[in-house]
Amino acid sequence: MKKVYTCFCTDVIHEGHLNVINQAKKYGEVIVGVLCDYQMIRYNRFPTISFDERVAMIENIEGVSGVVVQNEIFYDEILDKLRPDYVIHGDNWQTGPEAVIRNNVLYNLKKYGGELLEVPYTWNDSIKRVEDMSREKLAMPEFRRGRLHKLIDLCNVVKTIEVHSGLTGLIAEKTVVESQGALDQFDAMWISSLCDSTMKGKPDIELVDMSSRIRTIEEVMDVTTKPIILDGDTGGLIEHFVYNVRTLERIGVSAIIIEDKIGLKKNSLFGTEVQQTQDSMQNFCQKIHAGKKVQRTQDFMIIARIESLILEKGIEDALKRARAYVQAGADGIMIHSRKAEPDEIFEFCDRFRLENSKTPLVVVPTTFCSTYESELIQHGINIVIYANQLTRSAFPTMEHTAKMILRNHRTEEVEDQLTPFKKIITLIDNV
Ligand code: SPV
Ligand code: MG
Repeated sequence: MKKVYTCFCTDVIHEGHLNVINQAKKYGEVIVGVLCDYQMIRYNRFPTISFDERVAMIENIEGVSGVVVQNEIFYDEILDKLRPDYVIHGDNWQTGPEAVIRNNVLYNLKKYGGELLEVPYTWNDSIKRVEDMSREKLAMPEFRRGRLHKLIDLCNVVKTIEVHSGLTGLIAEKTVVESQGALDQFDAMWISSLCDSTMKGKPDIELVDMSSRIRTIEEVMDVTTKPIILDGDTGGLIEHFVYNVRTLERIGVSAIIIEDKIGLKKNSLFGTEVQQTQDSMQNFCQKIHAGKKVQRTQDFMIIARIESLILEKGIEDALKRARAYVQAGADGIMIHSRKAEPDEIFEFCDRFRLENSKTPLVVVPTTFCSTYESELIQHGINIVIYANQLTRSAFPTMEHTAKMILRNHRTEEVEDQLTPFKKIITLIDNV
């Protein structure tokens, strides 16, 4: 009997999948690959059920003869092992980022004379409803909140991008690219104090209050499912911080990062050019401890951000504080620097990792922008935050457009640089 192989990267089965199985049955015995958790994430399909549950779900489909794990998004390994006569897939992968996977399958089938079968992609209201329900589950506070912990466990590095609105949230949520022969996407979103303030035309000095910050978070949450890390500035007074922890945890934020500064906070990228005061280790530890004491779930994370390198107090001071903050209950350490090279960040991380292999490390490589994610991983860093790039990329374009209209007294001269609204709204979901 001939062998037909297909791979499912889903945690719900709908009539589209059943159609693939029914078509496959006509050609031989059907083997289904279940994509592993890590690859589901890279594919922008964060699993809502465990790998074992996905295997059981697929084993129960009538007509499936065997289930195997597929560990890679590309088919080299699995096809080499199984050598099926056919691979079957919906024809929706002929365009878009998934086309690289299709090419990879064709390349591997050719090696031994296998054949690709493509069935017309099934899409209707009932399938949309099933897919929407799965997505809505991901957006629920209890699910979204715990997702950051899972990502830290499953990913080499959690890629986090700054968002400040529903639209930028949708960009973080939906952008998937083919890169170096693989698919990639962002794992989490950063609500930056700098960008949230700047978008409101205000300075980054804790002037935009928590109610307003929460409104930004809600806007983003309304249209996305990915976990949110909030830039919580200094965390404010301990007496206020504890209330904010409760609110943020309840609405589904995964983590707040608070920095060890007091007084009128200024943005760290100004470094010692402006007056900035570091908090005492004792007071900051009390703040962390107070926050940890009031949270209700195991999911919510309070990450301590150390400003010693920004304020030129040295690595010893940063390490001493890191130890104390972890002791006080911090779920992670963010180490910040405004140097153009990552050397001091790497030295800190290497030394921290010698004494602590577990506590997640977070970095914001705004100034050391030539550093690759692979280098961060080598130094034990778990979360990378691209903290302001969407705001910085939008600004020059908007300013240029404004100037062009003023200069030309009409818009024709910039039209070819403007995205048609029809394209922008493809990001927006219809409920
Ligand atoms: C922010 O994005 O607001 C930050 C990171 O706090 S930084 O601007 O680099 O200080
Ligand atoms: Mg900030």
